[in-house]
This record gives sequence, structure tokens and C-alpha cells, in this order.
Amino acid sequence: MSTKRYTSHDPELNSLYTQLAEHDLQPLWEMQGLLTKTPTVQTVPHRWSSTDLRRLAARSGDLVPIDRGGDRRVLALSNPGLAGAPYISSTLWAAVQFLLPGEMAPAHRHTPAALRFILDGDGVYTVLDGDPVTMARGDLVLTPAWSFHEHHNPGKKSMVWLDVLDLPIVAGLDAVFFEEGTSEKADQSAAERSTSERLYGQGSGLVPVGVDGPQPAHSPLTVYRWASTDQALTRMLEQSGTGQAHLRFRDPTRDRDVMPTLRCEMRRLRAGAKSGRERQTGSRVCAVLSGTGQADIDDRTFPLAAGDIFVVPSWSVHRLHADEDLDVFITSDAPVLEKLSLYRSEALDA
Ligand code: GTQ
Ligand code: FE2
Repeated sequence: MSTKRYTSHDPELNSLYTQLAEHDLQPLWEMQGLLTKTPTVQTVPHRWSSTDLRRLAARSGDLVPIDRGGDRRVLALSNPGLAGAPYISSTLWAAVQFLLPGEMAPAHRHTPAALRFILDGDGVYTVLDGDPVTMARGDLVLTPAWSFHEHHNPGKKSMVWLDVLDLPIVAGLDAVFFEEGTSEKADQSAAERSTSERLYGQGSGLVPVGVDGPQPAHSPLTVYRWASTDQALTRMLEQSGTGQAHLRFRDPTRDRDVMPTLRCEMRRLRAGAKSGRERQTGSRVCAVLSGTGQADIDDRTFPLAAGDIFVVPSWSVHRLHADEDLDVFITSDAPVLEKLSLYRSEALDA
């Protein structure tokens, strides 16, 4: 008997409860908080400061070789509301990964999908199913589900970046698979542009015709460069007149998000701008690329600086304020909720 045993002051009912527990049964009429009016969310709003993340990632680099603990030197951002789970929210994994000069994180693939957003630095390249992709500040790099990946740092500086995975979702569905791969020779340097970029990164509205092969479940463009994101934000800001620009990264060949489970967006707020209060179902991981400001999430207020990472729990009311011009990367599980018809969104100041 390992199920919860309910109790009652009525001796007969109490005896029934004993028998129910012995038979691994539970009475719904005694349960609370199951079908709540609005979501009961364990994930709490939280922010990790850039200074702490960088210092502790570098310290891990001093002390921990890369071959220990799954071939990745990764610090998982663990949400204080999730009872010690290594997850930033109930549905997302977020982590900082640190690679020293000359190091290599060996090839593997897994069913959870991943993405990298680079908050600072350059020099590392990742090999995605044989296609080397360089990573630099402001770039978004996808590692779609079940694609082989490995990271190389052939340069002279260490590098740290943000990883986000849909691991808690895939784990919750009991669908995690993992496989080791064979790594490319170390220090093979990456080309300026990956094959994926050459084919699909030409610019908005331009896609190749006659490229054979099966349609992947994710965007065939696996890297979104900061130069284009920055330019798009600049132009949108010029047009908007509100001091705010908001864009979504999407599959250039189809009307959908970059990957089946993860949505990626970028927001820019001019100094002094304040976004409207909003809330959505699903959780989001946000990372400050540059600027300073503040995030209000339910009753919490977090000061923001470049490199900070924060989490917005499902259905929490949130807004951003910019003190200096603020650029924030946002990734969420929204595509999953949309596919299951569970997505809800509210603008509270509209
Ligand atoms: O870079 O392959 O943060 O497999 C967690 C699991 C990064 C990776 C993480 C991973 C990776
Ligand atoms: Fe991985």
C-alpha cells in the first residue's frame, strides 16, 4: 500500500478509507484543489542575476572537467517553487552552459528539443546533424528534437550561454530517449555560415525551390542571427511610435513556430517605456540581452540588467519597464498549449 490514506471521524467511513488505500483507490469527494477555477501554479516568479550565473559557471569550469556528469558543464536554473526539481518551470528546463577554450561537449541526440540563446561572447560552434553553426551574442540557435549535436570551443576564451529545453514536457509524457553519437574531430573550425543559413537564411520571404528531402517537423533554419533580429527590431520601432517592438522567430517556410514545442520572441522597449500588463497559460523563460529595467510578475518586482534570466509562471500577470533601452529574449511552451487548445491570453490594460 503506497497510495494516500484518507481518514474520517466516522468509524465506518474510516474503515472504508483504509480498504480503499489497501486497494490503491482514492475518494474524489475528499480531494481538494483538483479542478480549480484558475490554474494552481507551483512555478514561482524568479530571477537569476547575471553576476551570480557567470561567477558560478566560471567556478564550475575551474573545478569540474567536462567528462563528468553527462558530458555537459551545465547549471540548471531550479525554480524555488518546484521542490528541488532542476526545472525553471513545470514545463521548461533552462540552464547556463560553460565551455573552456579547447573543450568539446560530445555528440548526442535526445527527444527533448533544445535551443541556445547567446547573451554574451562568441567562439563556440555547435554541430547540428553534421552542419557546423557558429554562435555569437544575440544569436538564437535551435537543436530540434532528435538531432545530433555537439559543441566545440576552438578559441582562446571561455564561453557561456543559455540553454532551454522542453525536457519536463517530454519527461511528463514518458517519451525521453537519448543516444550517443560520434563526434567530429576537435578543432575543425566552422564556416562563416552554416548550410541551413545559406539555404533558408536569405531574408524574409525568400525560400529555396527544389530542395529535396522530407519536411522536418521544425524550422529548417536552425540559426537566427542577431544582425537580422536587431535590424528588424530597429525598423519595427521606427514604425511603431509606442517605443516598443515585439517580434516572433518563425519557420521561414511555413506559418508556424521554430519548433513544435517552443515559441521564441524578442521584445525591445525604449528607455522609459512600459509594456501593458498581460497573462497567458504556459510558462516563459526570459533573458535580458541588454539594457536595464524591471519585470513585474504578480506581486513580485525584479530589477533587470544584461544577462539576467527570469521566469514567468503560467497565468501570472506580467509587464516590463525599461530604464535604459531594453532587449529581452522570450521563449515559451505556447505552441504546445495552442495545439491542445489550452492556450489563453489576456491583455489587462487593453
Ligand atoms: O547542450 O546538449 O542544458 O543535452 C541540457 C541537456 C544542454 C546540450 C542542457 C543537454 C544540453
Ligand atoms: Fe543535448
